[in-house]
Amino acid sequence: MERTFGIIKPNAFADGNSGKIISRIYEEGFKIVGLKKLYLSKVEAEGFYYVHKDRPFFDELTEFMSSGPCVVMVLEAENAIQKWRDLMGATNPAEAAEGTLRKEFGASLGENATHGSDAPETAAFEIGYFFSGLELL
Ligand code: RTP
Ligand code: MG
Repeated sequence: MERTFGIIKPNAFADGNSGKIISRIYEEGFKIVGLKKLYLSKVEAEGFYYVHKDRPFFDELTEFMSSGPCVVMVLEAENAIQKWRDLMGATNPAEAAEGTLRKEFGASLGENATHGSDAPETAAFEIGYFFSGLELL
């Protein structure tokens, strides 16, 4: 079993799509090991997306991620990291396949509804950024 980290981003939360996204997560066979609603500050969003700090979209991304509440989650399944990325679909909702979360709930490249870890090392960092061990028992 593998764990990954996911976010229901502020646009999806504000649109009232958190419930539908969580239903899909269960339907696809994930176990939800951790889940909470947060309203990130700009500084907290910057710390989370530190790897992107030199990218041109860093400020836009962290402004958006701190623009409203989101839901952070730890998901468990076999091959959870790839499985969650497959369920999310392509980064740009316009290029995401039919049936993926970003296709259904994404508004734009920035406001693309969900986040998912891209490797075991990033999953470990991202889970630890938001959850303590006790919260994941
Ligand atoms: P994520 O980290 O959110 O799961 O998405 P990802 O791996 O598919 O994409 P990544 O390259 O890690 O980019 C992180 C987030 O930054 C936003 N983005 N904006 N304006 C732009 O050119 C641009 N490019 C990326 C997206 O919201 C992306 O999810
Ligand atoms: Mg990424």
